[in-house]
Amino acid sequence: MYLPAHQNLSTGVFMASPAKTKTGKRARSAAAAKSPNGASGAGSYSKEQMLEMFRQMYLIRQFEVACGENYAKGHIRGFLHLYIGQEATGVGALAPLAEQDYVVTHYRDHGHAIARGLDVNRSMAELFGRKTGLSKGKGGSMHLFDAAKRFMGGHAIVAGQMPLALGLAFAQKYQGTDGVTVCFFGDGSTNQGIYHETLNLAAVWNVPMLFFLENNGYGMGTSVERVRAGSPDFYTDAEKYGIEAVAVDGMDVLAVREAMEAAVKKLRAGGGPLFIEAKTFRYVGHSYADGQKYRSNDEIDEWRKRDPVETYPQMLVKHKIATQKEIVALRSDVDTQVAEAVKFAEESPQPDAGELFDDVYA
Ligand SMILES: Cc1ncc(C[n+]2csc(CCOP(=O)(O)OP(=O)(O)O)c2C)c(N)n1
Ligand SMILES: [Mg+2]
Repeated sequence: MYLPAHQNLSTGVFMASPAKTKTGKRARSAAAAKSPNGASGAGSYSKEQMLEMFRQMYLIRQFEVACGENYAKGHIRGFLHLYIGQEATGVGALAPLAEQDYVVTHYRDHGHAIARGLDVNRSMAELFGRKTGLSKGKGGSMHLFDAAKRFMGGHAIVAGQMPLALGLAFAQKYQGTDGVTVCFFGDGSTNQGIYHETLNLAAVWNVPMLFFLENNGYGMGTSVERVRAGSPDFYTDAEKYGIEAVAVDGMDVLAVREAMEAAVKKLRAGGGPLFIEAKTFRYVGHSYADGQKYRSNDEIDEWRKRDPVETYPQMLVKHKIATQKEIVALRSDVDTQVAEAVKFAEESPQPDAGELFDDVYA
């Protein structure tokens, strides 16, 4: 069964052509991310696909909650940056990708890894620093990696992943494949010189690279408004380099997916690079240690009203795409999966001391 996806079902969409739309400060409020031009998409998804998007978003949420709990217990150490609130962005962005495509991301990477289909048990074990982890416990939270899935990290240096993604996209073009490279980065990356250098070279080389900006309004404790001159929109940056760009409501998985489907189609046909800015929000601190003194509870509550993990299943039930019973059963399966992942990590062995320098290059 195929269902009309976007026009009626979306919890809100915002796609704009950079030259025509001036969003100004509205873009940073939850309400502004939701609208202004109304729905645009024409995609249609099966019931299975619609439920799968919920399953992934809920899995990411519960995985992250479990990470927080295990960090508090001291089972996970080092830095921990949770993706709570941004689930619709990662799931919608990665849904249209195929096996041959590369994904490169920053340190807030658990959601991307799960949406790309990395093994959940081995991801959790990696966070626990165990031998069974994706990188034998040597990468940790910020460096999830799986070459077999073409998931090339997990990078801790802000914007450091961008030239790496450019190289992968260049290789795809050079080898004549129709693969694309998706590079996720945060709003904080945009004040790094390498961001501009990468945009420029990607345009000069016309590589199949998708710049995917997750604008959650903050780089650590600093709001976009405090460090951004001019418009709070970033997608207009890309236009300066002749790169086509759109903004999309990052709390709306269908809106993100549709923008991404269109972009991937263009990239495969040789029309790269492209740029998508998703307006999103993290409900938790920058890292686990962040008390969020720099913003008000009202602001968080406003975005909470649009929580995709709550609003999306409500929409599925309202439009009779799924029953409440199906949603409850799906949640229960995911809860079990996450509990099993934690158990797998807890019961996995620590790496041997003799392995300390294996696979480590300097
Ligand atoms: C080159 C560099 N400078 C500073 C830092 C410290 N740092 C880590 S995360 C971060 C904020 C980045 O914010 P953003 O790109 O918006 O991503 P978000 O955390 O919001 O997902 C900073 C400044 C770093 N890791 N690398
Ligand atoms: Mg940010």
